[in-house]
Amino acid sequence: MSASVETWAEQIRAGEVRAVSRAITAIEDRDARAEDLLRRLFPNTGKSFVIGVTGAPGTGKSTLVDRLAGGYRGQGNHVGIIAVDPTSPYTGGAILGDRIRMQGHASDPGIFIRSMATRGFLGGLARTTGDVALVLDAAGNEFVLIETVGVGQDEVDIVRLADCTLVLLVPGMGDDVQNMKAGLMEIADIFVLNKSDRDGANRLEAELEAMLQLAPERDGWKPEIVRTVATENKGVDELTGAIARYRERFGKSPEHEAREIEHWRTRLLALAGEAVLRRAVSGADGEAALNRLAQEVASRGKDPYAAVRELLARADVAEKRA
Ligand SMILES: Nc1nc2c(ncn2[C@@H]2O[C@H](COP(=O)(O)OP(=O)(O)OP(=O)(O)O)[C@@H](O)[C@H]2O)c(=O)[nH]1
Ligand SMILES: [Mg+2]
Repeated sequence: MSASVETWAEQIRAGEVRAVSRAITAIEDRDARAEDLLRRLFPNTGKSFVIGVTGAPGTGKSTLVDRLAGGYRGQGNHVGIIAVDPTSPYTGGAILGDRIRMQGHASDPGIFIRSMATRGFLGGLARTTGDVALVLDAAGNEFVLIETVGVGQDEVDIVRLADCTLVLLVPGMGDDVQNMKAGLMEIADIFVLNKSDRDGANRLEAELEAMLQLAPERDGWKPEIVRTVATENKGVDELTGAIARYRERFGKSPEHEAREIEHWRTRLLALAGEAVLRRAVSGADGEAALNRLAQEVASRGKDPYAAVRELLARADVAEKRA
């Protein structure tokens, strides 16, 4: 079996679309082979530049990602795109919508596009997305673009994976700078004023400028503001220019290294928590033990801390068996 996983890894390193696609499915399905695969691929990662694209629903993220991908592709790069759909109930439409809008690249093997549904992932979405990004990285994509709707903590966590984060704002739509989520403001490395063909672009830029004057600079970087009209491919060159400047400034800097380490701290904690949980409650007997303990705690037959100790003891036993 491990020989076949190595073959699979080889195919991914060679950028074979089917192998990449199967790997992503394995990650999403929590297939037991995914861990083995990721361990084999990890030494081949760390090469791609990951760009997070976030903003309120409908701000033009997919359209912009599509144009950015086209731009990078035009320079001869390979591009991987992960579109993390907003949580239900309207995911169906979003998946379809993304596929349709990005169809321009459907026949280009140099651009890999994957929509990921958020179904059923409780807090694990950032991990899954992170693992998918590793696969796209190992597959030789110079750029990985991650689209997410910037609404919740989950999305903010996803964006933290990125080397550079674009926050999209549009004139009107009620998301004035004052109303913008503080979290979104803090994660922006570059602000993109999309739909700047609409009224109010000047006002939005002025408001944003005013706010940035007050905000403390992060590591001496004041987020650039770039205006785009994604539908008309306007401002996209300026945007790739701003991204390149950001990369030039932070690519190999100590700040970037610190960010990477912080990122892996968070991720290792999450992975460790998940591994312990899996060991504690995996399998039918694990489920049964969890149910029994929950009943005992509910009926005050046991206190929750004693129950947790029992669960952790189960994890310990599973670890020794592994
Ligand atoms: N006028 C104008 N419309 C745009 C622009 N960019 C995108 N749109 C339109 O805005 C709508 C939403 O665009 P999407 O790219 O799907 O936006 P999104 O942020 O990916 O949307 P969700 O993924 O659903 O959150 C589409 O009808 C686009 O054609 C722009 O620069 N100007
Ligand atoms: Mg979209």
